[in-house]
Amino acid sequence: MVTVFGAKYSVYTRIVRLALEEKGVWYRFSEVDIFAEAEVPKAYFDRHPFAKIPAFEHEDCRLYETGAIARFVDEAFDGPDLQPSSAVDRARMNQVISIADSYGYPKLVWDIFVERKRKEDEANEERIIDALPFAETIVDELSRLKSDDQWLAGAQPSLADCYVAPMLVLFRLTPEGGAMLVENQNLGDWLDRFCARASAVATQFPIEASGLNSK
Ligand SMILES: N[C@@H](CCC(=O)N[C@@H](CS)C(=O)NCC(=O)O)C(=O)O
Repeated sequence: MVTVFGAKYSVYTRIVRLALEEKGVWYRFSEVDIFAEAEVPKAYFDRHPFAKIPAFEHEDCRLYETGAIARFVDEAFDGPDLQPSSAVDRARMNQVISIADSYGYPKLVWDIFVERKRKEDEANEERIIDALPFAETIVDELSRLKSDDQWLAGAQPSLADCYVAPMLVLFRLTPEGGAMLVENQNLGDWLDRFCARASAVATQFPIEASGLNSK
């Protein structure tokens, strides 16, 4: 029995859920709202001492940190491989994951998407403007690395796709992100293709249905 602890709105929770869905592994989803006004339940600190989501449990294997969980899911269960076997493609996958972790999540999600999600007069425009050149570099670079390949790291979907898609889905909801993904058409088309997969449909963010400025 696999249990994922996290939230439906969470980028990192979705990465783990995408990996499980792509592998065809059934899992129980235990909701933890890390941003709720009430304090994070004390018991959750036993699962994740840094109080982030997701956390993961399979039999006596308890994990936190998405990279460790996603690789465990790929290696512990049957189903299509989510890490390429060739050294070059695997290095590309790890490079893309590192770009997503180090630059994509803070800049595209926090500095731009989260700010644009606030009520119009509450968005920190300065923070958005400062992040935009960096965001452009991230999107240009992902587009260049993907090139004409079907997926981000080789001929099959991999953990690189599972990482980048949730971040770009949120970024594309903003006017700035929408424009950048039109400009980088190969990446916009890839995102459409990934979002049509059963794994992506099963794990959609609530905001994809409700729209950016719904509260
Ligand atoms: N390094 C962690 C990052 C996880 C993370 O940042 N999760 C976000 C939600 S998507 C979170 O829990 N944020 C709560 C906070 O920053 O207080 C991982 O790879 O799992």
